[in-house]
Amino acid sequence: MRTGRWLRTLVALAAVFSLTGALPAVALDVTVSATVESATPPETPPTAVVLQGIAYPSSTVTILKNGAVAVQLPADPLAKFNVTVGSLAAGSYTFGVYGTDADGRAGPTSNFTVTLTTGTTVTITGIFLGPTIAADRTALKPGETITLLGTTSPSSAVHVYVSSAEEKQFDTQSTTVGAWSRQILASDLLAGTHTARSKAVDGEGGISAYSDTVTFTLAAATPTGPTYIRPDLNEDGKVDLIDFSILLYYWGQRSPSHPKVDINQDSVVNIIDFSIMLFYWTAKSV
Ligand SMILES: [Ca+2]
Ligand SMILES: [Ca+2]
Repeated sequence: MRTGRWLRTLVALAAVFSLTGALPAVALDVTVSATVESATPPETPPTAVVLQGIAYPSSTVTILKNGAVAVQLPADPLAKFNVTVGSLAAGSYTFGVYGTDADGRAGPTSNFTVTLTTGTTVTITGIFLGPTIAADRTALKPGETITLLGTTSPSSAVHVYVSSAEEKQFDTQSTTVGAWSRQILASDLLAGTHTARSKAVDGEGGISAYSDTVTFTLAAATPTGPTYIRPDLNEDGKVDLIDFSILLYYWGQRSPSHPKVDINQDSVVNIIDFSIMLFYWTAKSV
């Protein structure tokens, strides 16, 4: 098609030359045919895809073409990248883009499906990759803290979403090199398995894709039963003759096998334990 149009242009130009006398009329056909044989055809516009967006500062950006690595290049210190994938044939492609941050953590892949016709360049702008994410532990106990962290665009708001039966949002801010972290107290979460992911909002209001998810568990608080005072040796809620008889049974023993009978924990069952028991005599212990 394009070559055909170009040929017609040559013919027209040759005709103009012949009319103005620059070229003899007889030479018209010869000139045209000779030119077609020898000239370089006009350059066909490239068939390409341009991907532009935000990854992580000074990270490595990987472009996948139909699942295979096509290009890897660095993002700049402000996390921006601009990559052209050229020399493509017409057709439909899926391009994946992901970043690997300075700590070697790979972020989520953003995918784009593009249908190209020959000589067309498709430019995809505004890509904002989801943050990288990691957790400092996979299991959490009541009273402990988990730290979620990763990298995103610099100086951006970072929203962290932690989901189990309910979803909770925790906010933080990335540094000038894109690092973010957020500590979360176990007391702010329900017991069970949680998934966490994040996304960033940069200074221009751009919203990133979600990060990948990390999973962690929060153990349920240990149920606390009734607490019995130490002299209530049989744990029936009273300090009475039964406890006294147990004390007598172990009287004089060192490191007695009964866990409670050495009331003051000095490794011997003696008058001191008995006096403590007397102090609590008939006390209700629950
Ligand atoms: Ca008792
Ligand atoms: Ca004792």
